Amino acid sequence: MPTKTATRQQKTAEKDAKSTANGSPKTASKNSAKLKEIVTDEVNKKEAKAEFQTRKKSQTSALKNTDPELLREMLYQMVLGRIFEQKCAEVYRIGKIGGFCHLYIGQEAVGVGSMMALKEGDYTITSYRDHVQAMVAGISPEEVLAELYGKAGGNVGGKGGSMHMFSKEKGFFGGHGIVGGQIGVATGMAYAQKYKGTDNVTLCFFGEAAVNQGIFHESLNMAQLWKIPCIYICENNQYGMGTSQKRAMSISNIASKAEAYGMANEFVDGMDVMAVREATLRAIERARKDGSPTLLEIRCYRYMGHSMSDPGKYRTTEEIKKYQERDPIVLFKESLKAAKVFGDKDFEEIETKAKEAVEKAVKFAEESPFPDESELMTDVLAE
Ligand SMILES: Cc1ncc(C[n+]2csc(CCOP(=O)(O)OP(=O)(O)O)c2C)c(N)n1
Ligand SMILES: [Mg+2]
Repeated sequence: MPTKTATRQQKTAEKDAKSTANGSPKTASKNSAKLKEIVTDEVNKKEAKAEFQTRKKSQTSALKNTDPELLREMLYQMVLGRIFEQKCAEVYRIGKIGGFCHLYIGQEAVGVGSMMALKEGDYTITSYRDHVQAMVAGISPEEVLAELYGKAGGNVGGKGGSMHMFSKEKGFFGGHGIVGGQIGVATGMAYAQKYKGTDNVTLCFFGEAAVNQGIFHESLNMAQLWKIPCIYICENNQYGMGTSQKRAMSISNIASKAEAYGMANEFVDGMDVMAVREATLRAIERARKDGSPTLLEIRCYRYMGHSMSDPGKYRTTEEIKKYQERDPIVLFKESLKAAKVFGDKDFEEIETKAKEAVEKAVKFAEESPFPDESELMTDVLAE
């Protein structure tokens, strides 16, 4: 049944949702004026700063009950993801990476906060925006970057590229290019976990645009009916390829869509890694107990374009800056400092370690050969 954790962020989201859902044309035009104001008005930056302080307070108290070594690893993974992808953007621009390349910059708290709540034997599956999740699952930065370079040392031998990281051994089942396609696969994976009598769970990530696909609704219905231990994580970064969610979805309160299937659901602030962790732990507990699935709507924001080829003309730099005021890595560091868990020296160490890992990955990708010609027809399925 629905969980009730009405944080301030959730209330804001509900207000947000109400402003676009169920709206008469009159309220809709009032809302679009308000939206314009939100995007352009300086006041909103102040609101973002105030929200940052509120989150900092709640995050600081949440830190006290968590193992510092785990917190260190969480921060490391977020910093590694950020630096790694900044490097991806850099090398993409000079032609080292070809094809699609979707970056996760700004969304790190979602993948790290949720995946680091998993245990051995749990599964993860995601969309094409998959580099950071792949690394959190344990695929090395070298393998991920070499895959982006299309090199033989890449995660899948240089044949998948950016969108298709995969490791059965690490419980990471891709990297999927079809919007929403992974939702059905995840439901099957979680069904298998239950069928085999394990208490393992599956985390399934997808964007908010995938929620408009039929597979989302079919999967949620079946998962709730059959008690399939799948945790559906909608990473609501508020945009599809170039369309605002507000222009494409009649009800923008995504968490509430689970109510149609009687499924537990929560709205979570995706800029707050501890809030993501705690909501995921609650969902995991339900799933391990009797297979009950959950829908988490994790509201976040991507700083970069949809992919590296996106000119980003559909939003303003003011809007991007507003979200950067609430940056998940800055917030986490400030909370860790306020809670006296770590200080500047620890942050420097973590950053140096991440930079070294990325440099090592670049060297590996550069030096790795392209796949041999004899590989041309292997691992290829054509029917
Ligand atoms: C079935 C299908 N339709 C359209 C596309 C083209 N497409 C690729 S990404 C994308 C937008 C998806 O946005 P969202 O689900 O919000 O994920 P995000 O990219 O924001 O992470 C679209 C329409 C596709 N890959 N698959
Ligand atoms: Mg999106």
